[in-house]
Amino acid sequence: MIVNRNILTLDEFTLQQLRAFPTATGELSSLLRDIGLAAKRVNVEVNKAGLVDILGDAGAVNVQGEDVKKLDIYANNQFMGVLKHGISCAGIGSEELDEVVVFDDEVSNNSKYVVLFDPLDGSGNIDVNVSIGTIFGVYRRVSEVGKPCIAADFLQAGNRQVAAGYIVYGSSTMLVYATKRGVNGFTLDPSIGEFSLSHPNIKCPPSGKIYSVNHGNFFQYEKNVQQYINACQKKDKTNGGPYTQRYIGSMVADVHRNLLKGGIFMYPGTIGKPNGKLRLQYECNPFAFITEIAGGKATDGKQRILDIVPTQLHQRSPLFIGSINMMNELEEYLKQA
Ligand code: P6P
Repeated sequence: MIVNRNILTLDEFTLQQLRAFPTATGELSSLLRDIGLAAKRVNVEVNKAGLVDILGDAGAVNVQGEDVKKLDIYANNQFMGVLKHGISCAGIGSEELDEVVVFDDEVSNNSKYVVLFDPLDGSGNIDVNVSIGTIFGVYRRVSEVGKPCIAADFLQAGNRQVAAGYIVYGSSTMLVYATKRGVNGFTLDPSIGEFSLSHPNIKCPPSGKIYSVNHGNFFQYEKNVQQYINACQKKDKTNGGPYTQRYIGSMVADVHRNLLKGGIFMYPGTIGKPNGKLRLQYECNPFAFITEIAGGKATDGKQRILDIVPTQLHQRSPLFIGSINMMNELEEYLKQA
């Protein structure tokens, strides 16, 4: 029997990475496998959410007669659960929870990582079948291993991430994660229930023709941002265009598309919300880490996202992220006083 060894599952891939680093403890590989397991469970619920809604008129009960939990909370509990019961995570910070969760048990206290995540970003899009996603960032804790993790473990600059990734629940379900060694994408193969390596060594094209921004806020952006957006609309064959505007209001889907095809995603500050809408710790930082490792760039309009030292768990930041040549052109506009 010929065994198809071309398909590398997430588990096999992380173990191979481990072989490349004999001194590694395997905790990070184990943590990434835990995240893959939670992602598979969330994927099942996301894919039948529409069904539950159709049947939902019988009250908040799903087809198995279980109480329908809000999917955000369900996803949060899945990721928190696998990380708490794994061997690699001392605690988590989540978009869904006001405070960090310190796992405070012997195994967790001896774990060297903490994880920040948005369990289900863009969940408002579920009932209209638009892709949504999970976003996560992994940090080595700064507190003493052997004791419970502390708040400072979750307020590190994004440049201290050891890994970051996302799951996009779309036409197919993909898990993409980055370490300093590179960015790799795994597509869930329903026939075997495994994430299989489908996009090895992802690189963000240095240029692209896609710009992603909510035009509805245009007159609330600062003038220099408006001028760059106008310039995007004036691109033609003579200056790297024409550009196309793609924005589906689901960050994971928008940034994933631009990462693969080239492009720029912007969520600028506005007059009403100068820090924008997106959260630094578990939306901006993971994508900034991934994009930089893939050769792109990410700033808040003034500084590198990964250099921002957080002061609050849920603080927001403007975000400009994508192909390096497009980001450099944007920065020429932002420099104009
Ligand atoms: P707006 C979804 O709610 C989200 O947090 C991101 O996924 C998405 O990019 C952004 O908000 C869309 O926000 O204000 O353009 O609708």
